[in-house]
Amino acid sequence: MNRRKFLQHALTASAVSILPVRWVFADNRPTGLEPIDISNLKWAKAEDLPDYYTVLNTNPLNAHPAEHMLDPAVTPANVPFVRWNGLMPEFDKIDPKTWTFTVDGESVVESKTYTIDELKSKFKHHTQRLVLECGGNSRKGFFPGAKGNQWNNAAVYCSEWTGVLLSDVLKDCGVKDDAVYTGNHAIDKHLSGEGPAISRGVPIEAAMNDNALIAWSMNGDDIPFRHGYPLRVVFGGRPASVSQKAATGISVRNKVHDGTKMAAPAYQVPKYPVAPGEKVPNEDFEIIEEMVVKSLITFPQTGIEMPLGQPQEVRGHAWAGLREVVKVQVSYDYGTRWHEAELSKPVNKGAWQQWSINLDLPEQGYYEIWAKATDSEGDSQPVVQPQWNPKGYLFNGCHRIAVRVA
Ligand SMILES: Nc1nc2c(c(=O)[nH]1)N[C@H]1C(S)=C(S)[C@@H](COP(=O)(O)O)O[C@H]1N2
Ligand SMILES: [Mo]
Repeated sequence: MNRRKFLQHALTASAVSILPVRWVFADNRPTGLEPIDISNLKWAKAEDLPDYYTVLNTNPLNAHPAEHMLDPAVTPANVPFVRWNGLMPEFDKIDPKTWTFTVDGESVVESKTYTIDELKSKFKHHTQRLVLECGGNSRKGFFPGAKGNQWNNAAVYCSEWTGVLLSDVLKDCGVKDDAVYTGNHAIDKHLSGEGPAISRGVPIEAAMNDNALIAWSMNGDDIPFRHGYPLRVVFGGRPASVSQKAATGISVRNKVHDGTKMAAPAYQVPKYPVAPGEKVPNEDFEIIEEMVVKSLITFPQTGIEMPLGQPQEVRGHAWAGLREVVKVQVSYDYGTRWHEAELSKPVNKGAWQQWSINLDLPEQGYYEIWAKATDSEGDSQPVVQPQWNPKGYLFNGCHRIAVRVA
């Protein structure tokens, strides 16, 4: 039965259960940790729950899907979170035939402008799965809360991008020895209508060595407008804010780029540990260059009710910025015991990895399932919250879902 038919079928039979639930492992909850907000959940079969986008903001547009929609290893094009910092481009005025990408800057040997067709014909094509994660993904998890879009854990995705290596294009123009950073440029304007909405960059080593693409295709098709049509720079392992959509070029800079949203505190964290809620002067911030180890539970979706005595597959993805994930563990008793999941290798550097485990939940009642990834350097995810910071970046506390065994 396909999903739509199933939904129609399932909706005729209401399966809403009665609260309050029994807290099977309540005594093991870390002090101060609130239970998951279950007010929006329908205690029903997974298939009864609607698919949706939550719109956080319409001007600029920011919206996220539910976490379970990220279940496929390659995120389908209609699923990813959508993030714009300013006015969205006038999509109907974009013509891929005349669109150009310019490499310039103090530290380029020869400035050049390419059409998309020229990029396609001149350089080798590469297809890679790359994780794009907003620096503010999971911001909602911080206590005290940090201002900004209250992202759930789904401001991340891993689609398949096809394009040319940024390094091949930069080599074609020549990069001077004094190059230190890139400045990435896009077409969209600041909300005021004046100046760029965002122009971020990466250390020059990242542009030359990383999985950095100038891409014209996502999952084998044109990039959807909202994700960067007709051309996007995509940097694996870095905060997604550097992956400029509707990209018009890159400047090779002889200093750290000073474009819009490069200055503190945007996309920056304090240089030293601060107390939750503490005020931090702008000069004490530093740029977030890499994303950190994290995992997501994408199946089952939170709120599911499952039968007693039947092992339940639990699965998801894990990623670790520029590192590899070496272990994923799952707990259903608030971290008292951890069970190691099976974990795949990344298909290429910068792709997220898939993990899965069969859980046999011991008795009827309410459970939280937590997932925790560990990376190749031995770093793993905090179970409560990571280092608090004023702008709420880099939250990588364990993802938790709520299930009931009936
Ligand atoms: N042109 C342009 N590119 C952009 C942005 C933007 O506002 N304009 N936002 C950045 C940020 S902060 C994020 S998190 C990602 C979001 O990518 P997505 O909309 O494909 O999910 O795009 C990045 N690239
Ligand atoms: Mo972002």
